[in-house]
Amino acid sequence: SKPAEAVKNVVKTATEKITDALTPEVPGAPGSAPPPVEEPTSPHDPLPPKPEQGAPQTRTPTGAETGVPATAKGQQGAYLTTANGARLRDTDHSLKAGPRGPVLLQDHHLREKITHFDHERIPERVVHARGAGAHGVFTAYGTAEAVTRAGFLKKGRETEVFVRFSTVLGSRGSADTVRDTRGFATKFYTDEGTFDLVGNNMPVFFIQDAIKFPDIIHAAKPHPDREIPQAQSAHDTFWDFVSLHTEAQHHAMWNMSDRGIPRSYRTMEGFGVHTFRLVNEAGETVLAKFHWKPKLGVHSLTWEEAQMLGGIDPDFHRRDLYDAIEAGAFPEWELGIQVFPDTPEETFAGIDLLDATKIVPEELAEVQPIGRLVLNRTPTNFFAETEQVAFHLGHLPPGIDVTNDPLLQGRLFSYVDTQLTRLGGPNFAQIPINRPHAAVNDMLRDGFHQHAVHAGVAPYRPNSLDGGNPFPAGDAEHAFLDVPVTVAQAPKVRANPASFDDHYSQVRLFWLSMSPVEKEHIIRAYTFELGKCYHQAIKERQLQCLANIDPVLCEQVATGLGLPAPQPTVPLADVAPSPALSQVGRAWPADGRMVGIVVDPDGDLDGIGEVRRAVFEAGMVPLLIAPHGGMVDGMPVQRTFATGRSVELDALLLAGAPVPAPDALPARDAKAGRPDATTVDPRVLLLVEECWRHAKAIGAWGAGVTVLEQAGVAGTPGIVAAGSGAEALTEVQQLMAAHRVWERFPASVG
Ligand code: HDD
Repeated sequence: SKPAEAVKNVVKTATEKITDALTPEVPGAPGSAPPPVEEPTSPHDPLPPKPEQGAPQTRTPTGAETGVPATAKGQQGAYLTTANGARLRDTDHSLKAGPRGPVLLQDHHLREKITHFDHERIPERVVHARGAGAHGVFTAYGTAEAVTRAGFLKKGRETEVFVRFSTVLGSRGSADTVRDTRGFATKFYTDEGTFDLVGNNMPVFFIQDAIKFPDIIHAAKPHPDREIPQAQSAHDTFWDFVSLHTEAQHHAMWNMSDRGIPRSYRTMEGFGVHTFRLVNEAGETVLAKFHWKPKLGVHSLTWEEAQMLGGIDPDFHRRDLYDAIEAGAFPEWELGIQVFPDTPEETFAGIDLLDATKIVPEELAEVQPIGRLVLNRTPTNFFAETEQVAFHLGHLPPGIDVTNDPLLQGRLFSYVDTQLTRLGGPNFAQIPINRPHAAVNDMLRDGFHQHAVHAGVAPYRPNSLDGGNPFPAGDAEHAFLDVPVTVAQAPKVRANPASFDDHYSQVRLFWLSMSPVEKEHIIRAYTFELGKCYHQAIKERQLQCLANIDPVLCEQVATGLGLPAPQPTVPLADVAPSPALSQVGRAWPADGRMVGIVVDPDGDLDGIGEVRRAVFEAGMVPLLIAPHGGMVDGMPVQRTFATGRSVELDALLLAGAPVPAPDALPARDAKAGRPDATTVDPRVLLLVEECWRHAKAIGAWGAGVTVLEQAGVAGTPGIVAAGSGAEALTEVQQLMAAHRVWERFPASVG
């Protein structure tokens, strides 16, 4: 069903449902199921599927609708069976020669069960192994009709999609919040064939030519001897590569910026990175770059939050995406394009459009919205869908074609090739999640895991035995068009165009576009990452690169490393900043933000219910935080002082000043001989301290105001001491529009 309808049909608001999901089971608490009393023993059908679980399992390998419910491929009936459907009496004991005897080789159930288990794992992706996926719908505005013949971009057209977000460097089980690029891969199941837009949350790439991809990945992955560090770029081989291949400097700075540690997948921009060629009905072409703009704005974690989350909740981004969708707070993006004339030079405003280390600033070429993506359904099964989904740059519908970008050209080879190992053969397009929604009539046959039962005898063309089928299509039948661009008569060379040699001007452009606080974060990130390198020569070489980007940046990082700052070896580029690159200085919607409310069950509880309701009404998620679980004043507690940590909150409200339980008082106060040992539970003070450090808005009323004083934050920016809960919330909400209380961060660079 359509997202809008789905939202309307839920009785609770999305954020109420998120709060329910975050509430541990408490008898009588809203949203929590009663705990099962005993193990159910009477046979009944498997649990029903989650609501709205339909495609893609309902497609055949040739794309036709089967009408078969999604569950048909999973468990059926009440009884345990073998893989072949024979009902079983026992699955807990091997077949033995007597209760104490050896296991018999004839135990086919034992062998089937263990053999299948032994082969449950497939190779993880060589990059982007860690990810999370979701289904959704893309609705076209029709604004791209003039430049592309792609049917799914025609006005009002709705197309089912599957999106997989990912980190690049870590293994499947690595933490979500590491400093890294994020993948943003979208499969549009269009009725003219699948379109895969395989992008990242950064618009540039480390290298200009795909032939260097194995090199950068070998350098960035863990060291081959000890296989550490996991999911990190803060190590010698990465910075060795980046400082030697200076084309990587631009992407490296994006990674060192706040973009490298997104707050949520829901608050990331996405970029197709390459320039594509669009062709319209008349055969006219333009060049274009794809952009995803998140409705919730572009937000990042602070570095300390990211590090803490790595331990406290390594699945933070995966959980966030899942909870939001399950609750009906559907993440949304607008797809936009920057359009450039298709000239023989393939440049725009002097920028080489074939160079994937360059952006075209939005101020020079506006991002024009062409459609809206809503993610509204979580996968039923992670392995079947998120793990087995296979993206490929060559999955293009008519109306979208490639350019000669040498990075794109190599990718066109790599993505099919990698699936042969990962998914075990050439028929991966028949795996349910990969099945096109367009009818398939190819001449590919046989191979491992062939699921289609092909009829006919003549999978070749021309033929007279299958009635000539399949027939080639033309424009009238919406055939894919390889745009007949002229290929230059040129000598075969292993070389780049001269414009690819400019490795610094756009890094400087990015740096100059940052606000002071963002610059400070970048300096700290470089200082941390290079500080983790062992070899001084690598640090010095990277400092040289920084000197060529900006002397202030270089000096600051050099100071942090305790090394001299070198002089630039190239003239500093004279570039205009692009304000669109900064995440600071704009107002963002508060939808789906997490607001912690600290309550003291023994204190004044007046008004807490109203504040909680007002948080819901503002589209945000309230989390009640109390010394113990269960219910407080008829409201369920989502987090206790033991389980709650500041990192999952966007703002904090203090409705009370809970005193420490006698056994919770740290011995340190006594040891330190502090006469004025705190009267507020130290875990609440830690919460306030962390929220303050991470520049989150904090509001308090009543006894809560004393917490601000004891934490030593009263009267500082972004701290609200109010007369009532409603007042505190209103002011906190205003502060949240800026995402963080930026002035709390030190910013040494102007
Ligand atoms: Fe790649 C996966 C994005 C360059 C080779 N890539 C992969 C994924 C994303 C990207 C989002 C994960 C897809 C998923 O969720 O399954 N890759 C990019 C972007 C690039 C890029 C935005 C530059 C603009 N990639 C790139 C190059 C090569 C590859 C130059 C090889 C020459 N990428 C792969 C791969 C992967 C992959 C090895 C691993 C798993 C897979 O493809 O299916 O083929």
